Amino acid sequence: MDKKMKQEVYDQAKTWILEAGERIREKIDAPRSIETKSNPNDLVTEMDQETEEFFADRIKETYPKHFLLGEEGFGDEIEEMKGTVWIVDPIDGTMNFVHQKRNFAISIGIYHEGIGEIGFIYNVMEDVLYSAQKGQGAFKNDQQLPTLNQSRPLEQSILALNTTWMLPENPHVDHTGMERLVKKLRSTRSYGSAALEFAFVAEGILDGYLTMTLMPWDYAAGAILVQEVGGTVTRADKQELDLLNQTTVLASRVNIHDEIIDGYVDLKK
Ligand code: 2AM
Ligand code: CA
Ligand code: CA
Ligand code: CA
Repeated sequence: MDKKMKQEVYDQAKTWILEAGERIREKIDAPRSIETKSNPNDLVTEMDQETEEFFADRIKETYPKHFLLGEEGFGDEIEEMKGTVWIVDPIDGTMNFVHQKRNFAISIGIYHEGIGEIGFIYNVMEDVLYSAQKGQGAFKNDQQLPTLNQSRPLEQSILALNTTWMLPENPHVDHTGMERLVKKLRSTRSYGSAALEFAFVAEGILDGYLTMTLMPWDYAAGAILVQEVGGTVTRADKQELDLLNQTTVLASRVNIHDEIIDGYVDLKK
């Protein structure tokens, strides 16, 4: 993508994400029907669908050659990261949206030939927009985020971690390693929105985020943001993220990244 096109797409995506957020805020107290997907705690509302449709309509009309990969199925069937692909999570943190009416985000990552060029994470109720363009740093609203050049030992680090990974029966990671990790850390947090957890790592208010089951739309934007402030983002086995499948992820300050994986993460498969 040339520089001019990239800036145009960035400006367009920014306008749309702010508009989509405003629509959600306007209807935040409206009654809504809540359905479940893969399990009784996997929620979806008409607002998730309407918001993805909002992006699908606009992307298709304005950029007919671009592709859309979205959680709620209004996009394209993507089998490879060819061309320009918008990876959209219309509401990341649907459970928070339903139960708390806050702590959820719209996430958009725009990839060109497999390379993350543009990332947006919009904390809708706080009206805070995190953004990044490859090679140009990351921003919180209009303020550039400092690079994560401070190395902080694990003992003084706060890691975003879901308590699920502590359960012996979880199929993804050995729970005893997670127990040792939790004991070693200063503390853990769990916000319930993967996109916001990436944004907080980029902002430097979390030292890392470790999770076992993310989909591309959960991390497409977040990975760009964290990389733009000098953080490290890989799968929890140090391999590169592939953007097409469910995956484990560790996004963190550089100095604790390999230490967490080598010392505490024992994947079951
Ligand atoms: P979602 O709200 O867009 O579904 C919650 O811990 C985080 O995990 C959210 O970012 C949520 O995204 C994501 N997630 C991914 N797959 C999920 C699933 N099957 N059920 C619930 N949350 C899921
Ligand atoms: Ca969902
Ligand atoms: Ca999500
Ligand atoms: Ca979602």
